Order: sequence, then structure tokens, then C-alpha cells
Amino acid sequence: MTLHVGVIGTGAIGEDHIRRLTTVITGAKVVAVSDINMDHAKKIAEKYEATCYATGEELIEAPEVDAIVVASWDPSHAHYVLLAIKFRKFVLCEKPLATSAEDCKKIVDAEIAAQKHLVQVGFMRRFDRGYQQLKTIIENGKIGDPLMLHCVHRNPIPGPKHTTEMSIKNSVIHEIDVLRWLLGEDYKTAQVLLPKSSRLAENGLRDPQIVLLETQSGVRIDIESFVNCQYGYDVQCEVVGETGTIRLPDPATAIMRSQGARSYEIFSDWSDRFIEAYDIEFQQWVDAVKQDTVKGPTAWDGYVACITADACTEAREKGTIVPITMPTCPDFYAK
Ligand code: NAD
Ligand code: ISE
Repeated sequence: MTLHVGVIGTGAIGEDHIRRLTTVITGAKVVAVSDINMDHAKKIAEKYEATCYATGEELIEAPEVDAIVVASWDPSHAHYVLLAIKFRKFVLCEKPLATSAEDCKKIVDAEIAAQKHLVQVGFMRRFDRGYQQLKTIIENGKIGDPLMLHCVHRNPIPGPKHTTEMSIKNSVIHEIDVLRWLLGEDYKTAQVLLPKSSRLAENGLRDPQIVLLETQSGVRIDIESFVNCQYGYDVQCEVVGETGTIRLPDPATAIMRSQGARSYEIFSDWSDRFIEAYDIEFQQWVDAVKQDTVKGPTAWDGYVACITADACTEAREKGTIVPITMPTCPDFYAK
């Protein structure tokens, strides 16, 4: 059976996921697309021989659509995910699951009421070969207990409507999720330091920012978020343990010696840097949905990430260390 997928949002990543589902992933076909930018959605629909729906709501309701990918702007996610749950359809929602913890909670409650795991959040770094290697090394005790993590998340330029808050909720949310998964524990406190801002940061954007997180067992994490770094897309992570350290590998690119310099290419954005992770994420999602389930990051993971991001926002605004109170994970989501 071929899984019939509908994609809401045909912008940068939506179009890339449609290409992926069509040319890379086996067992799925994009049958429907929708975007508030109808002109673009129509072009994509034509290119991939899909039906273009006037609204995301119509797409979700359409009987031909078995499962949904939400790749529209962050504030629209919660509405579409809640509607997908109402129609008992599987939904892979790009991160963040919602822009407020309150909306994430509504999704969690709706999924529990449906008594079926339908939601997966697009935290694709969990599928990245490098992060998986870090997790295996940690779990095998090869560096003892992790004590400190030093992370970097740089984008060359921000999106058109990027805000200071989005640097955490839209960008650092990846670290918030993947480090919690890596360490297997929740966070206890959050703090945000604001260094001197880059003169290239426009419209009052505070950039860079340094996020400091502390886990429940006392592991200290620093994450540099710099959305205006100009030179490329750069994600780094070093874990310092009791008996050794491990570092996320830079993706393999050829090293060139030329004109008196040794150099290698740095990717320009996420789409190439994490291409393999997205491919694995989507193949596993399609395979699981065809088995009538989902196995990737859950609505609970999306909720916890949003609670943490909200604490970071509060910490930045108040200039203090903010305690993070995590709700108890319901049995429905307990592994
Ligand atoms: P984009 O601006 O290129 O595309 C978003 C599209 O959504 C636009 O075409 C816009 O018209 C459409 N849209 C906005 N509101 C809508 C609504 N209510 N209904 C239907 N369509 C709507 O942005 P993007 O970079 O493609 O990001 C899209 C989403 O994917 C965001 O939530 C972003 O956080 C996420 N994202 C995730 C990753 C990742 O690494 N996992 C990378 C990039 C983007
Ligand atoms: C973007 O939306 C993503 O999710 C990318 O993975 C991230 O690196 C970037 O900062 C976000 O804006």
C-alpha cells in the first residue's frame, strides 16, 4: 500500500520534503498540497501531480489524504495538528510543535483523548548519524558521566521576520530537544546571556545570544545562538565527560589545499547539513505510519521543548536564572 501524504506549507522546507517524499522515500506519494500562497502551491502541485487545496483544513479532511506533513509557519502548527488529531490522521509537524506551551498541552491532551499516537515532531537531529554516535558513546560509558556540553548553532542570516525570541523558539529548540534526548534527562534551570550585539543584526534583534541550561542531575550546557554569522551554517556540539570528550563530527566534505591555504566547504543552510537526517526521519515515519503507529519524537517531546524555550524567554527578559518545572510525563508517553 502506498501512503498518500498531504503537505501543508510549500515554502523552503515544505517543497524540500515534497521532493524527498517523491524521489527519495519509498512507499509514499504526495497527493495533496496547500499553502496560503496559492500561486506557489499550484506550481508545486502541478510539478508533483498533486491536488492543490485552497486551505489546510480542506486538505486534512480530504478522504484521499492518509497522513499529513505540516511545514507552514510556526504559529500555524497547533491548529493543523489539532485538526489532524480530530480526524484521527497521522501528522508529522515541523518544529516547533506550537509557539506556546499552552498550545502544546492542548495537543498532548487531544492525543491522549484520542488514545492513539498520531503526532511526530520534526526534531530531525535525533536521526543524524553524528548525534547518534554521541549517544551510543555516552550510553556505553566510554567517557564516563557527561559533565558539560558546549554547543554552537549558527545561521548565516536570519529569516525575514526573525525575532529575538525566535532565536530560541525556532532555532535553539533543536538543541533543547536533541540534548535532552542525548542525556536522557530534563532541564532544571535556564539562563540567557546577551553579548554585544552584531551590527549586522537588524530591527532590534539581539544576536548572538548564549543559552545556559542545567539538567536535573547538574550537567551544565552552553549554547551559542548566532543567526547572523554570515559565513555559513554551523552546528557544533562537544560533550565533556569524566574520562574523555566527544565532539559532533563536521559533515564529511573534501579538504582542499590551494593558494597557500587548506580549506573545506561549510554548508550554507540546514537543508544540506541535515539532508541524511531528514531522509531517515521521513522513511522511518512512512514505514511506521503504514504499521498504524509513529515512533519518532512525540507531542510530549514537543511540549517539554516548548516549556524549556518559554523558560529561556523569561530568563532573557528578566535577566535572571529561571527554574524549570516539568510536569509529570503521562503513562501514555512513558517509554
Ligand atoms: P517558509 O517561509 O519558506 O515557508 C513557509 C510556508 O508556509 C510559506 O510558503 C507560507 O506561505 C506558508 N504558510 C504560512 N502560514 C500558513 C498557513 N496558515 N497555512 C498554510 N500555509 C502557510 O519557511 P520554512 O523555512 O519552509 O519553514 C517552515 C516550517 O518548517 C517552520 O515551522 C520552520 O520552523 C520549520 N523548519 C524546520 C527545519 C528543520 O531543520 N527541521 C528547517 C527549516 C524550517
Ligand atoms: C530553521 O527553522 C531550522 O529548523 C533549522 O534547522 C535551524 O538551524 C534554523 O535556525 C531554523 O531557523
